Amino acid sequence: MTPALPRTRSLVGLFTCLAVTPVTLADTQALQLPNETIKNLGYVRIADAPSLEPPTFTIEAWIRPMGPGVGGGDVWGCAIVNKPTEGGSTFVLPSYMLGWSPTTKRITAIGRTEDGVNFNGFSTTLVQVGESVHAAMTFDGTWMRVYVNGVLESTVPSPGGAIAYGAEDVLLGASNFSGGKLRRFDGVIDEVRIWSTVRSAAQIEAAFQCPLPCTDRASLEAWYRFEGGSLEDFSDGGHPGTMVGSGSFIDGVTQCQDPIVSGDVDGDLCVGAIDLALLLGAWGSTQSPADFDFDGEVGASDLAILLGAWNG
Ligand SMILES: [Ca+2]
Ligand SMILES: [Ca+2]
Ligand SMILES: [Ca+2]
Repeated sequence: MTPALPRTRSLVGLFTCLAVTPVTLADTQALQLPNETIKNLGYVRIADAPSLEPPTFTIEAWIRPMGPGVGGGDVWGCAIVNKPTEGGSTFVLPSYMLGWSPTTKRITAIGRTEDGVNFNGFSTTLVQVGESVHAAMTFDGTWMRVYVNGVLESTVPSPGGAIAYGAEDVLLGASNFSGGKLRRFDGVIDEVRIWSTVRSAAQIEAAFQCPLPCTDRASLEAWYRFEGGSLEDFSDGGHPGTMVGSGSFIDGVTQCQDPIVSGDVDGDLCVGAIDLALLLGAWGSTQSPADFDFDGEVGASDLAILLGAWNG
């Protein structure tokens, strides 16, 4: 059905009054933390929040180790995504940590219960310096699982009890524990996702290479893509990161082929109000991504496509 044009024109006037900033989810950049020596200690700090303390969770990221890092030479290794106990003087491991050990070359997963007991999972895949992989850990309240490139590699039981959480911030690339256990990761991190649910093996495998479909973001508490040098949280969780020390942004390490979603103008894979505003702002344009039917002009037929694909 083609919407009536007079009403459309009034919407054009309404939406062109709005300042709309297009958002792109093209994967071109990643976070690089050159933690080569004790003198360069870059990491990202994300303020503590209840939504970052889920009883069950999935944590995932793309990584490319570039060196041994600083203070992570044991089997637990350097931190990728970590809710640590910072600064302490006794040996306490994080509430959760997804990491990589420069000693064993394995992806590592750590949990800690309220009884103070740690439990760990390790990948069977060995990840060498310079190699890009997707790493994920899940915890369902009983079992911790470790995935590499979407494949389940380790399933370990917890000792029982809930995950112990405190007021610590979430850190990317660091642990900051005293006694030299800084666990600073030297390498590249991209597509960090923190979920408050357990993603199935099929879900992890289906989504690790590409931007998340609009309809697959429920329970996504934090999402860092690092595009444009941004530490913005692309989920609805509202947890922006802050760079501490030295870090930079380089070409991405994921292997995404951005899918084309008809009706999606701004490239976030969702079809909603921003896309409508952009389409109406481009009304009559002969060169616009809102020309979904490729007839050379943005018009009523494109609007009908957008409204038909609307998913918020
Ligand atoms: Ca990226
Ligand atoms: Ca969109
Ligand atoms: Ca058109």
